[in-house]
Amino acid sequence: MVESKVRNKILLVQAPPWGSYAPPLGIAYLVTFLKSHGFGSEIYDLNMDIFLNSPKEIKEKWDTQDFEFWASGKAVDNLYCKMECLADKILSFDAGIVGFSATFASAPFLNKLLSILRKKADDDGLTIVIGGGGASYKEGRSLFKKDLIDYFVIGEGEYPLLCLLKDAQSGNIALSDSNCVVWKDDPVDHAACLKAARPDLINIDDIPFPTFGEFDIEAYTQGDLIPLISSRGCIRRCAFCCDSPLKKPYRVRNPENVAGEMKCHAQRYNRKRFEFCDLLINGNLEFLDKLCARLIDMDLGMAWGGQATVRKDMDSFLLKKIKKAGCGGLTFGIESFSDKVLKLTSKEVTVQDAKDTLVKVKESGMLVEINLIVGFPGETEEDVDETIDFIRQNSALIDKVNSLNICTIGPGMYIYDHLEEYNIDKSMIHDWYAWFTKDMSNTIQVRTERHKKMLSVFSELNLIPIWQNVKK
Ligand code: B12
Ligand code: SF4
Repeated sequence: MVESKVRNKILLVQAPPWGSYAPPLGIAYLVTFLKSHGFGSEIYDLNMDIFLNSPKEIKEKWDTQDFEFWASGKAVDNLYCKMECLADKILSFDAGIVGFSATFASAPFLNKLLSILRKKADDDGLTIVIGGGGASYKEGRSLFKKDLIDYFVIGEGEYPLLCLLKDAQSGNIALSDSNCVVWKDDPVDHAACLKAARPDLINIDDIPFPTFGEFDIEAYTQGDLIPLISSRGCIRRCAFCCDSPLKKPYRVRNPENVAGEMKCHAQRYNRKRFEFCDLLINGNLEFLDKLCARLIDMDLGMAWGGQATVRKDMDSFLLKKIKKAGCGGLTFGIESFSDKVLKLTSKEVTVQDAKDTLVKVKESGMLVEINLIVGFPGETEEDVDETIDFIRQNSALIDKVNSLNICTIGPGMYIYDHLEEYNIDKSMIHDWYAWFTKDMSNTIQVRTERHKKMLSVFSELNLIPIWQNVKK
């Protein structure tokens, strides 16, 4: 049973499926932030607990390609016998609030776990909160059993959770703080939604970087890696993207603060390999220039990489500095090598811009990785051939294809809110993967064929994509 004395203590839980190679940044940020405000907070990386205790054939389900195992509910059948123990473990922390970090793929697993947790906790006032990607949009929230959940936190979780904990401390979860917006998707819902009222006013340098002190950092599979993030949001608004609209406006940290974080982790954990989890690391070139200058000065032999966008103003001088500062490679969301498709996606760049960038990155000595999307509405067979021709002619510029994804359409994306512009009717979207255009020129079959065609070219060139969202 949960005692009232710990009502303002929160347990932050990472729900599966999530990466097993490094600690999850979302709850790592939240725990450090809440502790800095004097609130008792603990971490339970449930995702890792299950991963580490699973046999080899189940461990394979943590491959990012296998998220359907979780999203379809198959994981529940496989892990059902463990659910009771997992619920007991969660309750053993004696926290009055339990916050789960979840994606849409976690919903079936969490629905089962929460029903057991609620039953075991009885009517003791346990507050259950869901945050992370799964809570972002109404359609995603509807996958969760809302009668088992008290709050969904939308977007960045630091300040909404702080409001919740302050109210819990005063013994009254009424969300009186005007820094938070509260609503219900449907008036009959038990679960309320919470969001920071003015994320634009939050100075991200006021949010302390994670210490990872609450994690068993040695348990993760890439023992030499630390994840970090230097910005929130993105400077672009690509029509297929649901990430950029959620974390508005784009904000970047002080470069000194980021370099300090890297130094701190290098000293504490003796790790010098970093993965930037930013949506893009080159949203503010002045920041990037200063960060690199600082890393070069510190001369600690850091190695790092991240995702970037094509920018005409990212010159060879800066790229050489980025390389000198330890960046081994950059992953560019190119999406297509057809100017027509780039325009349709609102990428704000041309094929020539992309090529110029790839040439400069290669010349600087860094590895080039690219992400591509096939089947964007409006794309034709000729556009696919243009992309293929470009890749054949310029394969020397590409070291790796990080992802070759089939275009999906879902909440939060510009396309989803402007379907008519793309010749699609709402009734033609069965799910994020299965949609078609009014003239049937773009259907799931068409996209799958185009994907196959591109994949065979990549196989020939020995550039097999690491990640493809093809439904098995
Ligand atoms: C890096 C990343 C990963 C890495 C994680 C590395 C690591 N060690 O953490 C890896 C590659 C493992 C990963 C995997 C997956 N990912 Co991912 N990932 C991301 C990415 C690019 C950044 C996440 C991040 O670290 N951000 C930095 C931290 C600080 O921010 P945050 O995680 O968003 O956390 C903040 C808020 O969300 C919130 N919050 C988070 N948790 C909680 C919990 C509570 C209680 C509260 C109140 C708030 C809260 O507060 C946090 C601090 O502000 C996001 C894209 C994005 N826009 O965020 C996608 C994203 C989160 N991933 C997503 C998905 C679906 C997955 C996968 C399930 C499948 C897939 N498509 O790859 C897999 C998991 C399967 C598997 N076995 O790994 C989706 C979620 C979509 C959704 N609607 O649910 C996103 C949004 C990308 C997308 N648009 O498709 N991912
Ligand atoms: S550059 Fe990437 S993160 Fe930014 S809007 Fe485009 S797809 Fe989204």
